[in-house]
Amino acid sequence: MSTTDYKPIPLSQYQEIPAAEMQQRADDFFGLMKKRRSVRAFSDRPVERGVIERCLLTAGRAPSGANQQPWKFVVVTNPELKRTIRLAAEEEEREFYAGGASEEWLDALKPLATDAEKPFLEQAPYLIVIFSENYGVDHQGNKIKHYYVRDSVGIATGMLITAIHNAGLASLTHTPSPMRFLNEILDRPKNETPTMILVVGYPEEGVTVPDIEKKSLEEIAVFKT
Ligand code: IYR
Repeated sequence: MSTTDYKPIPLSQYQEIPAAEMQQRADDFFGLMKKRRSVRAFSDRPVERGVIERCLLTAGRAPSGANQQPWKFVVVTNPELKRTIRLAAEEEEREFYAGGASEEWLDALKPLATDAEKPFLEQAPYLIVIFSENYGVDHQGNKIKHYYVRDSVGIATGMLITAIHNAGLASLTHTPSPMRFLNEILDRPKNETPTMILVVGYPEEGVTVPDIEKKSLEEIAVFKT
């Protein structure tokens, strides 16, 4: 990307929503997003690659520090690669659950009843491994500083999760800890750090989810009027 100034162009894509429709649209979108749940068991039913591609392009519309777009989505469908990832993740997770994690952390996870077994890493048709580009590299191999990397990748990840839900698919944000093994398995350069595996597909038939609650508006927002 060049360092010359961007040319200002008209905001031709902005479409004002009439005030009367605005509330309805906000309500409808909340109604859609209220239905999103992480699931931990997936069907092996295939999903059209075009749907995933479109959701990735949606994630790529996220704002980012200095528009550096410091994300890379590695889309894994290959069964052997999925198996390799599962085995490596389970090895890390066994250590995590056997005491690698603090008592406090394990206590916080207890209500979710998670364990080191991660069959979903093989069951689901798609693993989208999300990497942060902690710095860029120019044509001469010089490092380019990136800004607000975590924030930017977090926003893009949220948009991806939203797009996937909107398309009618389930997802799980999975964070094996530590997860550097993903660089090696997926042959990614060292300026890229894995942040998450987003597991994507149809939920397994009859899957259950924990009966959790989300905070109320009063708990999450403060209005200063
Ligand atoms: N990575 C582990 C532990 C885990 C951590 C958090 I924070 C969660 O919200 C859920 C699980 C695992 O995937 O089991």
